Amino acid sequence: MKALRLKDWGQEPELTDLDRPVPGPGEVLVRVEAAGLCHSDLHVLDAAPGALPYRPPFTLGHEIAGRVAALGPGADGGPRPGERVVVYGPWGCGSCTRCAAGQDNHCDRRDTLGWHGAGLGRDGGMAEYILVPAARHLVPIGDLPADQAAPLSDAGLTSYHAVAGVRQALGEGSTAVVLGVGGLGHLAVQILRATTPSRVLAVDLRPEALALATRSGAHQSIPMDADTAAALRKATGGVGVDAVLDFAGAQPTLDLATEVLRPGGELAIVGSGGGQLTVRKPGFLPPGVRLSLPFWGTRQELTEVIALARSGALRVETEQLPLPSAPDAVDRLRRGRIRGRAVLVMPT
Ligand code: FEH
Ligand code: ZN
Ligand code: ZN
Repeated sequence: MKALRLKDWGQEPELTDLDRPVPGPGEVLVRVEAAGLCHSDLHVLDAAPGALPYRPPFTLGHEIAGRVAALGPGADGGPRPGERVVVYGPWGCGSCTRCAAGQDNHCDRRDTLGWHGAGLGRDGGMAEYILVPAARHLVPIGDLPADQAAPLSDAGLTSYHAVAGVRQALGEGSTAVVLGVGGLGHLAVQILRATTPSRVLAVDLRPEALALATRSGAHQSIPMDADTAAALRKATGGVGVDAVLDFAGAQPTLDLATEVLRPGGELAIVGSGGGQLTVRKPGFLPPGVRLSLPFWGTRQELTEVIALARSGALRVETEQLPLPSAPDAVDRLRRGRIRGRAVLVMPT
């Protein structure tokens, strides 16, 4: 089978021929239909030796949808062969209290495993097949198209989990701001509109991203410039923003969040843009502000995201690309030239 592999640190990913895996006890073989490309894939590709606890070579791809091809011994009880599924990408130890509760994203042993999941130290789904360690990592998707389902397992799930973490601030009359309208941000706008009464404002540098925000249901799409803070404050009648979801996590966006948050507001820092925030009392953050650093999501939340999408409430803006064009897609993602989410489609 074809697989896009990281052979060693600092090398470009290589399309490689591998033997099709055979599922062992408890494992499930999935025929991949689509695999999303994420900024975290860039972090993996750009990592210096020793920066991540992973040991190359491994196949990339942690946003995967496909069809169950075969079950290993004892892997029954989950989706049957032929059933279409999405893969819950955070793979923990499987035995701690967090993993037992379907919260592999918070596995207590994550620092001892040498991986974080599919395509993150373990063989992932930018390949024709993926071996999933347990049926519990699979969520049925029915007839949801693969290019829609795959991004929901990471971009969708991460955005949904971030919204869940700030939900207490999003009652009637509240205002939520999405900073950065890319693969995750445009889904966060839709999730906010579908699951909260809040007024949703979106901010980005790029005109095409602001247009995507509007198409996704933002009440206002505001360019990131010297007037953004004033515009956001004006949109709230001067009281400030109840929740900021920062999908960039860069210094300008964190500074903007500090300027516009309402007392008692929520700040979710989702993006890994390297920005820093000084938390001090007294300090620049308004009183009562709560911070969260959401990471991926739970398996239960993934089932809720898939149900939202199947109800028609979520639509992923995707660019579908054949697997062999992955190096070009990686380059375009680096340059911010992907609209929505790039999804690699496997050869049939
Ligand atoms: C995965 C592994 C490590 C860091 C970040 C991520 C995210 O892409 C998961 O949503
Ligand atoms: Zn990711
Ligand atoms: Zn665990």
